[in-house]
Amino acid sequence: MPQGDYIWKNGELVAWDDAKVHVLTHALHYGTGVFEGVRCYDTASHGPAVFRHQEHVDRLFMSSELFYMPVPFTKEQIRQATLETIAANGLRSCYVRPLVFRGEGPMGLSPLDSPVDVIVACWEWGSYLGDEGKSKGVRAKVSSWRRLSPAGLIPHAKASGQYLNSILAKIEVTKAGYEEAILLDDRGMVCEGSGENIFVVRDGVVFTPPQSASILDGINRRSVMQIAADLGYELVERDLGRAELYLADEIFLTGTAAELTPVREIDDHTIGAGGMGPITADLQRVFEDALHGRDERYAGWLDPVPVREQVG
Ligand code: PPE
Repeated sequence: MPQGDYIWKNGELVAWDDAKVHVLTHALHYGTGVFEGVRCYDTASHGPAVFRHQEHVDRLFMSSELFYMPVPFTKEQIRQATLETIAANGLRSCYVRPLVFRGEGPMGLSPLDSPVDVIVACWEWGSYLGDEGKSKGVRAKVSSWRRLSPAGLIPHAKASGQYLNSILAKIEVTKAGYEEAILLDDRGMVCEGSGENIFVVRDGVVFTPPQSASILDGINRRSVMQIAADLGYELVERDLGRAELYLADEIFLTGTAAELTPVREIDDHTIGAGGMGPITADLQRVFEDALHGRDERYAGWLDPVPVREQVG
């Protein structure tokens, strides 16, 4: 992956290569971390700007709280850390990864005496599911692994250890030759992709699984729901059966890394005409405009990065 110059660690910028941890870091053994995936775009209207920054900071703190991990910084300090890290690396468009984790302390399952460390890193990251995937759609497969259940873990939290679930699903389907995994929830209802929320379009109506289907409450999911409403589409949050995927006219995924990516095939069933459907295209166009600061209606979703203008 492309390397930057600096990473923010516990309150200061350190050289990329110096941002290291000890092998007895608690999170390395037990997955006791929470994180965010955030993107910054070089916008037409505001220069480099972080998309829905406050929502990401809020979710980071919510995830930390759910795992009894007090963040030793304020929300505003974490927001500033991200802006500072992007500016220090001279990036105008990048992916940002804030991580809050239990550091070097006593081993064992009681983490409360381990320190809480925080880093913010950023790097250039292109299309998560490929440029072609974003324009033509990806081939997906329903994984045999179910999405983690609220009976044993916390789907609402974006926690490091919980990603072993997504990783098993992703490995399974990529080994089988597909690009993305769709997970069902513990009841067998449609849940989400390995790192994206899912939307299904049928007869002109846009459907997406509800909060109670063990989804991560995606920030791009909310943004696309808002855009769909603004464009006048009927939007329904309800449980979806597996066959509703096969019967859909259009399917797409949303996430910070994946942005809005159509799905052209699931379990070897062609979805609609097998490319990007018209409603998906409409939503993707407006969503991309929002990300890149080309739509005034969504200017409030952008948090500009203070950058020094280049001289000469
Ligand atoms: N579900 C899961 C399981 C998930 O990981 C993500 C984001 C989403 C839904 C969409 O959430 P949001 O980004 O707020 O719209 N996945 C992040 C991690 C990707 C990775 O490979 O790491 C991301 O997109 O940044």
